[in-house]
Amino acid sequence: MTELRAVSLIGAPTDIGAGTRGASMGPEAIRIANLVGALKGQDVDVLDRGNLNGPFNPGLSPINGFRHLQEVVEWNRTVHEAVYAELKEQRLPILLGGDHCLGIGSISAVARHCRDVNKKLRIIWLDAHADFNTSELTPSGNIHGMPVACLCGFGPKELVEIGGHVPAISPKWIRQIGIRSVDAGEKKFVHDQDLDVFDMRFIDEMGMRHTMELALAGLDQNTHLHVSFDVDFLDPNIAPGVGTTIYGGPTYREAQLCMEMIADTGLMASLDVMELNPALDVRNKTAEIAVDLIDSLFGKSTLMRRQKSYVEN
Ligand SMILES: [Mn+2]
Repeated sequence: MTELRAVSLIGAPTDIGAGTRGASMGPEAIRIANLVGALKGQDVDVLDRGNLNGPFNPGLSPINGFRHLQEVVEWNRTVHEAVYAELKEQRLPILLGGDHCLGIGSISAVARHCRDVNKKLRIIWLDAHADFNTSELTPSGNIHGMPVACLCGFGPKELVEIGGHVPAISPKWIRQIGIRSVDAGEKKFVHDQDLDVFDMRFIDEMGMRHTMELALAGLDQNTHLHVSFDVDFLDPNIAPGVGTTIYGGPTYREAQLCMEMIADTGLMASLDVMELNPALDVRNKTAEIAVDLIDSLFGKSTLMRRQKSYVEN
């Protein structure tokens, strides 16, 4: 691929859907870790669109099983429009979160774009959690635990309908990687909806390489590949700067291989980088690791290599 890739950064500085505050500072920490410089080093045409605006976090308790529902809806509508506008201009949006509730706005925009241009959609969801809760199942009411369910049509009307098509996506389009913390009721729901989950037990037994071969199987040149990267995917030893750390995540090398294998497909067309929490980080090291991994998602590798293709032509 020789064409210059066009990328737009969109900051969404909010922690409106999270239980722990601080992800609202995520976009600035990623900028300080020099994401723009890293991408420019790979001949990417990168524009930083700055930050979106939305309601501040009032710090209220959940009402009817949802915390800050109205604010979450507003933020997601704004994110949806911003991501959709970049895709329409044939630019690859990188959403800098912000907490993972914003995946609703972002991925519903990607799905809308795929309907417009008649592309298939595959979503790689890198996360410690399945994010497949509903207000009946969630113990906390925090909407950052619900985006996958909302996108699949299970959630409050205002969120499920963002993007104008219900459901926004099919569970069949998702591959979840790195999962190691699922609430009791959520477990059954994940199973009922037949989500394709590669949990840590699977990665332990089969290795990251085989996991990614399966997760990326069946792509073709007409597939739009979206990556939703929750930084809590990573083991907290390397990435302490998140609000919901869970031990036993991918190591640095495993995470690199995961990103490099996604890059090898040449199909990634949108990316969310979510849940980075600088208030819990140590000297911005989690932001630096995130930038390093994003660099790999865009094809940085140790040596020149012939592209191994997982894509059917
Ligand atoms: Mn998440």
